[in-house]
Amino acid sequence: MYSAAITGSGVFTPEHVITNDELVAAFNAHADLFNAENADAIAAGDIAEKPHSSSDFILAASGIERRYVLDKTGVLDPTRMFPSLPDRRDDEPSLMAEMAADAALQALAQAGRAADDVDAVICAASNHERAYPAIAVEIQQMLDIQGFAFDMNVACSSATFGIQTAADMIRSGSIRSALVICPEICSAHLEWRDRDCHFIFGDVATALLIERDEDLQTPHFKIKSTRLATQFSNNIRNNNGFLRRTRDKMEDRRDMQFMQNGRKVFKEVLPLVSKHIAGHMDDEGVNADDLKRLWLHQANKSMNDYIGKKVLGRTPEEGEQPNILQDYANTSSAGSIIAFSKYSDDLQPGDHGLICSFGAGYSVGSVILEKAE
Ligand code: CO8
Repeated sequence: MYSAAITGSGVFTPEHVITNDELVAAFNAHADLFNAENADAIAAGDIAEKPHSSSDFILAASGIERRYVLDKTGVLDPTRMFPSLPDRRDDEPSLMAEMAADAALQALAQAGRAADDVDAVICAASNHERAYPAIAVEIQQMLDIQGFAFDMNVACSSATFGIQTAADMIRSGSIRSALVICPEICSAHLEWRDRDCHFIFGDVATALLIERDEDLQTPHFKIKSTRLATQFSNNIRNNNGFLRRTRDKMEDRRDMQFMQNGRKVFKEVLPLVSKHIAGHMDDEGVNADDLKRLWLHQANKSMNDYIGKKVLGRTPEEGEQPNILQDYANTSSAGSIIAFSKYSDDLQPGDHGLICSFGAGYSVGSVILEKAE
């Protein structure tokens, strides 16, 4: 058995930013249009009036201040309310592959590696832009990587499930290295016309290079241990899929976009995640005092405050549990990896940190890391 280590990371950030105020102005204009168009039905009590959203609510409920998206003009058009992403020909790079390749090249550069040094590509994401061929195989071809590639989807936990999958292949000796890439196109699957969730998501791509630890002579993060768990729940769900055309009444159906029961998710996922991390640390003999950093899934600030306090047994100090959700919003599987990529350089050899993701499924994944030279 070999060991695996993270040697490089990269983040692709789209150019367009939407602040809460911009988002709320567009939503409220859309709500006014909707209410005017449906005035008679609303007056008759057949449909409910669409209430206004508020920046204050968004910040207080989630901690989110802004989000990056691939296209803001479509999202902010009150008569449209979803991104405009022009169709691409089959011989052009797909959107996800393009974002992924950018992040992957950053990860390779940070590790001082080239395409030749990579044996496998895993594209681990919540939303895949097409059924097949796998986006991962397209990324592999774009970067001129040999070996094999495949897609996987465990919603918000895709990154940690991808890390364990890559680490297991490295541990067993079937590969020496893999890129685990999370291109998240959440803006395309978010229902921007629903005030309960319109503020939640943003777009981004992250990449990690994972290599055989025994091959390394440069600073890296040794993957000490990984642990995954799932428990079925309908509280975060999207019914879009390959049976779509077989369903009736397909025109603009709400359940073909992201849906969630946010309160239930909040209440059910917190104990699940806290217990999962505590069990993982216990079994590996890692104490709270050993952890220098928590890189948590970036869905909600209160959730992270709660988990950080549970894991460390005290309120985390400034910098111990960095959040990026105020700038990026929830970027599904990419969130904890953005936090890792931006807030890991200062760790010293021997320092431990923990990546944890959680979300739809339900799914939860934790990765214990140790900085090494
Ligand atoms: N403006 C003003 N008021 C609002 C708004 C708004 N935008 N939205 C809701 N309200 C109102 C509600 O109507 C409610 O009013 P009332 O009390 O009169 O009924 C009141 O504010 C409180 O609403 P909530 O109880 O819903 O508010 P919460 O405090 O619970 O906050 C959150 C809502 C932020 C959604 C919170 O519940 C939360 O963060 N939950 C956890 C979410 C989470 O972690 N989800 C994980 C999903 S991510 C994942 O797994 C990946 C999925 C795949 C990606 C898909 C990409 C699109």
